[in-house]
Amino acid sequence: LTNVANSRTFNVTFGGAQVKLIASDVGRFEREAWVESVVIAPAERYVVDVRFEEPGTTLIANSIQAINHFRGEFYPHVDTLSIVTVSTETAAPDISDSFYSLRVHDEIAAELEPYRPHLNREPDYELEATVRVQDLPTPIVLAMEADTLFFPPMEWNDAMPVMNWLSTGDQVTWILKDRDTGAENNDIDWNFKVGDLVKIRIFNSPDSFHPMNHPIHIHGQRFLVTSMDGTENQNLVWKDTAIVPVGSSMDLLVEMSNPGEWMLHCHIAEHLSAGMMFSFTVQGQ
Ligand SMILES: [Cu+2]
Repeated sequence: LTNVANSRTFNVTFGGAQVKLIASDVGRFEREAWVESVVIAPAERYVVDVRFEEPGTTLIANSIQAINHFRGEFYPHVDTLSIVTVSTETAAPDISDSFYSLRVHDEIAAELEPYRPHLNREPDYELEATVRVQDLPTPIVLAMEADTLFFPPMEWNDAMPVMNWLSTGDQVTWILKDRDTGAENNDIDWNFKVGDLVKIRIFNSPDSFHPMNHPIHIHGQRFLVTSMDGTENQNLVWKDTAIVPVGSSMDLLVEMSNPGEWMLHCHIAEHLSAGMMFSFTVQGQ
């Protein structure tokens, strides 16, 4: 599964079929797991095995709890992504035995061993995600504030087209702010060496004018999501994109393995083009 949408996070469901989560952006999970659905933000990738047991038609769908921002009410919403037709013929060869066993990858656990001492240490850098608006007409400010009376940690139903229609990049700046230096977006100046392991904490401030979730994407390097809101991640996987819900704090351990000048940015296209990015350098050995 690859999410190539410009702003929408999906909750992908496979009808009644059984779904096994195998891998994400840059490799396999330590352990395979049964899942009900796959939450996938723009630029994220997941690999799943799905077994369709019953002949007939099954929907692959985006199954979400949408929200009415004005009333603060959630309501179920389903968009069909594709239709799977399963014939009455039995699949050959029969691989159900291997499907129904969840593999534990000792080789992945072994590969992660050198990184484990770094998983729980304090961050080297802290970023805050926020937004600033300027020169917006008052009725639009009021409408956007009302829209934010009730905001979910994840923006399941996509308010972006409305937001974009109401504003331009001149009026809205999406910001990644270095909490240590106060530098924002392109003024952030980070320099690393090949082999550096860098712990980055990203806090998505719920106190901004219009908080939204942000899928943070790093070019050229891989990272582990080591914890979310202080809860350790018990099933690690190498990634290059991870979503920070509103109000959440996410810790990444980034392995600087690839020399050059690289971007760190939000992968919501509108946020990226409204400022939410910077570049960092990795010096070769
Ligand atoms: Cu964003």
